[in-house]
Amino acid sequence: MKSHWMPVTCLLLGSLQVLLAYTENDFLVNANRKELTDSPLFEYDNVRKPTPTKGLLYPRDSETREVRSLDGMWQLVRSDPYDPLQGIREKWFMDALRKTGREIISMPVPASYNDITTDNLRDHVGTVWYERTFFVPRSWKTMQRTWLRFSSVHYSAVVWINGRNATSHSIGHLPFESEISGLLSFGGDNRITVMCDNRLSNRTIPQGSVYKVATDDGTVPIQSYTFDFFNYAGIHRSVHLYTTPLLHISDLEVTTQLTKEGLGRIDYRVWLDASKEGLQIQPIQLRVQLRDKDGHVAAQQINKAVYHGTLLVPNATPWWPYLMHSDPGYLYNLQFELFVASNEKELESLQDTYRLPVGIRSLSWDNDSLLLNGKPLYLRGFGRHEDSDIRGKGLDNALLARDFNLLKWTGANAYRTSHYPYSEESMQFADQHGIMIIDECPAVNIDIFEPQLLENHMSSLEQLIHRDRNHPSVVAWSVANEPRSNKQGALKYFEFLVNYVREIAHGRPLTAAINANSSSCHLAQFLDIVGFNRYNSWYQNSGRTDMILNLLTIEAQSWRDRFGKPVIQFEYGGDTMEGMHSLPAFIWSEEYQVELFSRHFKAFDELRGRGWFIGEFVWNFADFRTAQTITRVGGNKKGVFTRNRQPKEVAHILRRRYFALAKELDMFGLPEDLTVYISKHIHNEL
Ligand code: BDP
Repeated sequence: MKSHWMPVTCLLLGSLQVLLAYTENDFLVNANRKELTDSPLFEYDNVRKPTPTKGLLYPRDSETREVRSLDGMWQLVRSDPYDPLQGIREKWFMDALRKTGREIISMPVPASYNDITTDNLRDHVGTVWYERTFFVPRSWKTMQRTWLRFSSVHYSAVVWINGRNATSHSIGHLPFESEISGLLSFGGDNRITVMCDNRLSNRTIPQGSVYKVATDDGTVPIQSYTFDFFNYAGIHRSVHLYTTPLLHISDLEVTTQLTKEGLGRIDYRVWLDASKEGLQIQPIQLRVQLRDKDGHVAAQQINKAVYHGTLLVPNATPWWPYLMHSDPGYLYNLQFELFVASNEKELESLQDTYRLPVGIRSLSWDNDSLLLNGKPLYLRGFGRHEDSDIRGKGLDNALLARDFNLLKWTGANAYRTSHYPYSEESMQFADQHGIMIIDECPAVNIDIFEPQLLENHMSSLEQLIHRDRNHPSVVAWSVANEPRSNKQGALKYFEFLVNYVREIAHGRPLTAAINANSSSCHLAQFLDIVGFNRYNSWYQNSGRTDMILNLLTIEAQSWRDRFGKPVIQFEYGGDTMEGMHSLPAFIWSEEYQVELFSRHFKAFDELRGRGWFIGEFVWNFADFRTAQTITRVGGNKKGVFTRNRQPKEVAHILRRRYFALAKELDMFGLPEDLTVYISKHIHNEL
């Protein structure tokens, strides 16, 4: 495989495309969603597949690279909701935002902007502008390139450095970057300006609409969407500056396998990128070294002018999920070093180093099971949200650490990134702790199927897979959550989508969380694992926990009979007000949640015995914020934990089940505090 040389990309083109998307028509045609739901059936022959994303390695320090964070307090100005493009026309990016004369709001990055202030910024529709200044040392000017990388801005962003366009991006929860060497003042102060737009349309992923309503204060734009979580917006994850040499390692791809005899195999590919000056530099060799946790070299390879290869690792320490092995989440460090010809003849010098954590494991699947290192998996976990008080969807390391402690406390071994890609830091955490991930793209509740939506949907999956393909924790890609897959238009749409995703799936099976019925769903036939969401005794037969066992087992069997694939339940649950009690159980009480879960457990055990039911996921890990509706008391309360990450009564019950499964399936010992002493005669045992 040849190395890939990428010229510096044309920054402006991408930005113009995003700007073009911001015509008022694009949003206001969505005013009447109902009319559009009966859209014609489309042909997808002329749909363009996305241009593959390049680069975007997570920024890491090394002997050849520096990383700087631009996180901290930024300044924010909101645009007039009636005129979201005013700042573009008036070129607000050319000078400090305070010169606009508008109110300056201090805004932390990373965070959603919605819950920071005390006014209606929470429900703002349209654009906001962020700004900060930063210093770049003189030493960065020569012999290296400077990159600007956003881990996520929701929903779309246009970025300027010192008044000049740097990059743009749309689709939230995904990283983007751009080289900004030519825009910086080295040894001086620099200004970064970001316009962020939260508006969703029929063609965004996810879909939404903006329409105008008459209020007591005049006509105002309102955003509406059918998905059940608050459309938080802003610079949600970290912003980094990082340097690379003029010729550098720009991208990496690894796949791993483990044989029965314990031989590990790592196949890798490396991409190089060079600036104009970097093209003169002659790469001589690439050294690839696999180091174990103690820093010992477990395998290595030296390549001359070849940028792909295979490392064989005898007696490899495998990557295992939590509670499947006493040392779960084992990661090696895969070190890539690029050497080039140095000035002095025949000597080589180190040009670039990048280190990638790698877990060695095999993943495979058949019509009955999903197997890791040859062992059939039973996934027990949660649907979740990136959501918390004040921060909204902003990355917060304290929350991340707490969530993983709770996941492990419950004995869960998996979660689904419902309903969008989670932070890169959380993916790294999952690798380290052995938590398996069903990695979902942001296509939640899509229901108006058409070619441009499909292009964006494919792009969201391409970006997700490119970002996450090297994580051992990722065991499946979820292509959608609850799409209206019973509609006729879904058939061709998903056939095209899934065929495309298969080309780039990088050794993972495809799944989706479906709420259509098995008899009318047009999506499930294309998947490797059928996932369904069903709220027995909540949205249907509310109050009747005696109507779960039969309905659930009959439904799961119907998915199996129709598609012949492994089946997972991705969502079940019921809203529960913490502290509300009722005997006998009544909906919304803690007792009801316990009873509802317990009945599901019984159904799952019945299904497990049938040989193709491979996972149970609770909805939801924690309570979370939604749009304001009369069915939500301060948000969705289906959490096993409160929004503050404290347990409801059901958490203790779920914990006992998940550990009981670990004991039964993987012979794992139970934690001592799982049961409490009752009396000599009653053993509160599993
Ligand atoms: C499912 C959705 C999820 C919702 C949940 C609920 O996938 O996003 O939050 O229902 O209603 O349909 O609680």
